[in-house]
Amino acid sequence: MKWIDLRSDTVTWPTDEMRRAMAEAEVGDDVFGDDPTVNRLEQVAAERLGKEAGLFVASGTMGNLVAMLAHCGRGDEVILGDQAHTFVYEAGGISALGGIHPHPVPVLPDGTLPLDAIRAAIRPLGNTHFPPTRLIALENTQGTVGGIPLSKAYTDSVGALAREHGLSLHIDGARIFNAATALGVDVAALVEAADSVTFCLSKGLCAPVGSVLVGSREFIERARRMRKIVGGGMRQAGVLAAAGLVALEHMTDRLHEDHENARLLAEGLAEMPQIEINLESVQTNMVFFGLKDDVPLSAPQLSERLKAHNILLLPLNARRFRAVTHYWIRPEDVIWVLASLQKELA
Ligand code: TLP
Repeated sequence: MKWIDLRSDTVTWPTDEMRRAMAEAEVGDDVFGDDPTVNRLEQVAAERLGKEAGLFVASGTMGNLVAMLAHCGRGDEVILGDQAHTFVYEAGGISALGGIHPHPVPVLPDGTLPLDAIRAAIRPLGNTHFPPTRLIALENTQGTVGGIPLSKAYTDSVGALAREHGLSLHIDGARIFNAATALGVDVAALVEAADSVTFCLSKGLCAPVGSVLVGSREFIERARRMRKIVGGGMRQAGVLAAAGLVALEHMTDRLHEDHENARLLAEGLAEMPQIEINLESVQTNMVFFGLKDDVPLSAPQLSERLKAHNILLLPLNARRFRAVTHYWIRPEDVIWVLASLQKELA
């Protein structure tokens, strides 16, 4: 049975080409540095993002964790968005495992952290009361705020602020290729100001597992040790990296299709009197929308009813949803979703 699964782009299955590449992958022991497919993926990823080196990790969460462990020591502080994935959805790993102190600043509706708020959050030097600020972290696209892409100009201005204060800049670029596609900029230029970037192979790019952390050679060597500490040293990981290479080579240029489908969905929703949606915020593959007050169904109830139409839709709370388009969602699926919603809300 085919499900139209809009819960996330993490649900994407590997393509046939990926499955073939996985079956045929040349492998070695990656902890010895011997896996040629992992080595190639790390090199291709680093080149693509304009950095010196890459590190294949099991997940986006692991990429952000080992990046922060490599940037910060115990008691050091990272400034990040109060709705950043690392702050909200990574189980407090940076604090639990690294003793890293998060200093959240508000995320604005356009996905940015106000520069003034970042500046105000940087601790003055030489005062023993404060945890030393080491790192600023951005998220692009900003997943919890519409999936909005952050521009190169904004990223550069945060990078300049970081350098002015001797800090590093990390980007959680789980969906950085969606951001680059939406903005029409080269991905390396977009992350030029960052010292490190994590991006996910297993979201819109369809690989079954994995993310890559990129940065300077020296930084990646420290991160490699941190990956070992958290148990992320994998052995014949080339079977996974092979799918990642297909993802990087063949799946980034088609992301505009997911954005077009998100737009199609959003515009259809905007025509329904029962739905509340801000069309301006729909810029990549995410559509956030809500039920108007007079709709008698709750979001979880509606989500339950949609299962009878073979649709999986994630309620965010009692009234709101997030729908995410991806490779396995076609325009005709979007039309089906809109028709099903119309029926259930009539
Ligand atoms: N996000 C998932 C959920 O955890 C919310 C999703 O469905 O969107 N950074 C960002 C911006 C993310 O959105 C995610 C996953 C991650 C990091 C973590 O990636 P994984 O799931 O590979 O650990």
